[in-house]
Amino acid sequence: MDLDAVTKQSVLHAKPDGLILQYGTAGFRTKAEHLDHVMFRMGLLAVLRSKQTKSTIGVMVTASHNPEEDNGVKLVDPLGEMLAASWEEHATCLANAEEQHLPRVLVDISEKAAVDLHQDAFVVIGRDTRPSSERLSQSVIDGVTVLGGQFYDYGLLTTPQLHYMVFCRNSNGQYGKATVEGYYQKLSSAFVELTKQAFCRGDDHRTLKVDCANGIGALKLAEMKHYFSPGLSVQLFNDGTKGKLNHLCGADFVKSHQKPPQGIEMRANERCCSFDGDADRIVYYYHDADGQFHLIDGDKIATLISSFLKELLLEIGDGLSLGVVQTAYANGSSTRYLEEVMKVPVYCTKTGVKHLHHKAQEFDIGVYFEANGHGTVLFSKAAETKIKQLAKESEDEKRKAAKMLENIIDLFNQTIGDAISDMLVIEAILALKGLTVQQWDALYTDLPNRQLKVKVADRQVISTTDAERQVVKPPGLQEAINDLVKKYRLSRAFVRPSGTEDIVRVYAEADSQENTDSLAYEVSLAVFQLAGGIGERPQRGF
Ligand code: NG1
Ligand code: ZN
Repeated sequence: MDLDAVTKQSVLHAKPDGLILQYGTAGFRTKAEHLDHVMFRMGLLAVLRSKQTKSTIGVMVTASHNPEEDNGVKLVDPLGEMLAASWEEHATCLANAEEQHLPRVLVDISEKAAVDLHQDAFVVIGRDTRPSSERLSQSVIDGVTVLGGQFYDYGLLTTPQLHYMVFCRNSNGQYGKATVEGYYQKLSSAFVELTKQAFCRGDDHRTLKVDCANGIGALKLAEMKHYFSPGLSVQLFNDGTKGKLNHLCGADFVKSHQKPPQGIEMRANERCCSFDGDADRIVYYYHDADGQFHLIDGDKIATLISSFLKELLLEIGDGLSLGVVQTAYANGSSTRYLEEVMKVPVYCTKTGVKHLHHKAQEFDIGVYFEANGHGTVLFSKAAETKIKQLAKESEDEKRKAAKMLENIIDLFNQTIGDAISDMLVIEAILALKGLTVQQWDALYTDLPNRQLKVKVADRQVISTTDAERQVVKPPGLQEAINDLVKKYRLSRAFVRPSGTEDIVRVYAEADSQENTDSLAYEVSLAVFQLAGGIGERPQRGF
């Protein structure tokens, strides 16, 4: 390591005094103007991680569904997964080191993690469409270069595409070709193959309206559209030509406000979906004939997908295990439906896809989705081998089911939730099953729910257990929540500090929207009073 060169370069990417940032559930995320030093340092860290793992590492510059003025960065590990937990700590140390301590912290990390400094390093970089992203990704490149790492800059990519590239490169192309064309071809050929039978029936499931949140998803879908089979035509809205990124549109807006995005023309019973700003989340929705809005969130997506997978698994009859992983934000009705009607085992983990991802890896086939629409399906190596074998060998019906599963494996991004790949799987299932969006929606009825935010002086005063469903600290808060929950029917509520914003999140559900809103308000007030609320007191009424 040429530490003198690092020191010299680092001055050009100086850390603002007193700024402390944490590598949270989605890497670093804050106002773009505070991130230049973090980007440079993540370039440095990516080189060390690459040397240590002797693999290609990814760096993605994005703040996902956050406002356009924000930005963020996360590292992608060799198999396309999120950065390992011990390296999140290194990332936080490095990002917060004062200028004069930077060389020492780099040496510390190299020693602690037993990095072989003679090893070559290779880093791939991607970015979203934010105005600040190009400059910030240049700072990442500066960091990579000063430590002697090689790099390839993919430029504009969705987050899942960068994860895909990393995995392709580290699997010697076995997972796919590490180019955008490779990604398009892999997904679209699986989609065309899977839907062959459905689309030759000529049904009416063909048009899908997509709100692209004025983000990267629009550019990539526009490139990819002509690869789809003639059976599916997608119409893009909020494609970034006019509106602002994530502003009054996108998956996060639709999910949290429970209303349609601006900038999309919806006709009654038409199937629509929204991506978020970096295209790793998707939610569906429609207006019924009475003009009522219906949201189909990550929970209902997981339900549709797992019921289809379960049918195929019964067909091949090979005892492969199927499990669904959710977080505490999953609607109570979805959990009940999965467990009691579908008889599928359901597990709850902490918020943040890395937790869901790890749990899902315990099954032959692990379906994981956050309620906000971030998720995918993972197939174990053993399951994949078995399915491929059956697709070649066994008798007719079995073989048909195995072939479908084979295409589904290719269609799902195995590294992380991917709005494009999830969309194609959903469209394929709806077409194959001949389901309308209303029939899908009618699988179960969501309990009314509400999410609120409370500002507190220090959100770390709250700590939780039981996959964030119970508060352990501050004392008295869980008891207060329990008492409030008891007042309502079918009710549930929990609070947790956000990993991406400086707030505490409150979630409530109950038998009616009115009761849900009361419960959410009362729990917010308890947080405000018992956990050091600041600013305006929570107000009743939304
Ligand atoms: P936080 O801010 O920790 O709640 C949010 C989402 C997560 C995840 C991350 C990363 C909710 C309630 N939380 O985390 O699910 O998507 O952002 O983007 O939706
Ligand atoms: Zn995202």
